Amino acid sequence: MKATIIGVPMDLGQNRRGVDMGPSAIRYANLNKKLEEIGVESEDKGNIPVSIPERNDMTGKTIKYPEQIYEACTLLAEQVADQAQEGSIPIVLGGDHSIAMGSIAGMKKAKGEMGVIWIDAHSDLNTFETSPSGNIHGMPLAFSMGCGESNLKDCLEKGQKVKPENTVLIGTREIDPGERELIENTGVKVFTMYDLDKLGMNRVMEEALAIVTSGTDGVHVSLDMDSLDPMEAPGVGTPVKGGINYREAHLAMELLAEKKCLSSIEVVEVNPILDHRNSTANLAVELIASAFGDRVL
Ligand code: 5AB
Ligand code: MN
Ligand code: MN
Ligand code: MN
Repeated sequence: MKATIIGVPMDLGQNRRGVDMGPSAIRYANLNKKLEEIGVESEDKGNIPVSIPERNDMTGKTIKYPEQIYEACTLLAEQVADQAQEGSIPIVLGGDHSIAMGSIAGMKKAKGEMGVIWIDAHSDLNTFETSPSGNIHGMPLAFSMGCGESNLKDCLEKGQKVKPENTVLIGTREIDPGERELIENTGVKVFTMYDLDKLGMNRVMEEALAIVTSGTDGVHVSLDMDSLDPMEAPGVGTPVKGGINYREAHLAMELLAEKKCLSSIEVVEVNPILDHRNSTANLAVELIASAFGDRVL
């Protein structure tokens, strides 16, 4: 198996600084070495450049930094597409979740119809119209599904990058009113924490994998580290209690590896400044390894 590491030190999609250091924190947690240990041939392509605009105190619902985020996502999409076309599995290291628009656009270009598993405390289905914060990290799934009127989707070239029927959300526990409406209108499948408690991760992943692999040419996994319980992953900007526990997260990745359908993965929202001893980045590395087939036996 071949993989390419691509860092995106993006922190313009949210309010708290520090998530731009996510790629460094994950590299520092020995991602490369771990992949080598489990027999994955990996190459680190370094970071996508992200502009550092003068930060003024934008408050309220002002949409923050759409041009800069568009620029970085466009570069990321090209890099991801190139790597996937060469038969490598892109591992994208965030940065805030706004970068998912670039990853998914790149995979769509390289592979065709994509299935997406979105593991996150939040649904990230706001648009410019519905966002309560103006933070673009709360919008990337909506834009990738081609929703939203005044938009970034035009920016990232026209068109929908993933169909709602090929998309599954897992671990959701905080949804804004506009997002709720979009879930109802698109019919996208959401496994909330309630569903996880009731069904268990094994059953949820079985159903999720069936959805994202049917009629698609590849599967992208978007792992927001705030999907995990804050006790496991304290180094995130928008923690929400009642999350996925350590073993559930590993099991999800192990089941993914078993199915051998992973085309690309991104791990986002790691903020080492808010972390304890880089534990969130360490966990991110473990989970990536599990997704690539790391097992006890
Ligand atoms: B994350 C919120 N829904 O839109 C918004 O961490 C939070 O990428 C978004 O999942 C959280 O601002 C975005 C309130
Ligand atoms: Mn997210
Ligand atoms: Mn989140
Ligand atoms: Mn977050």
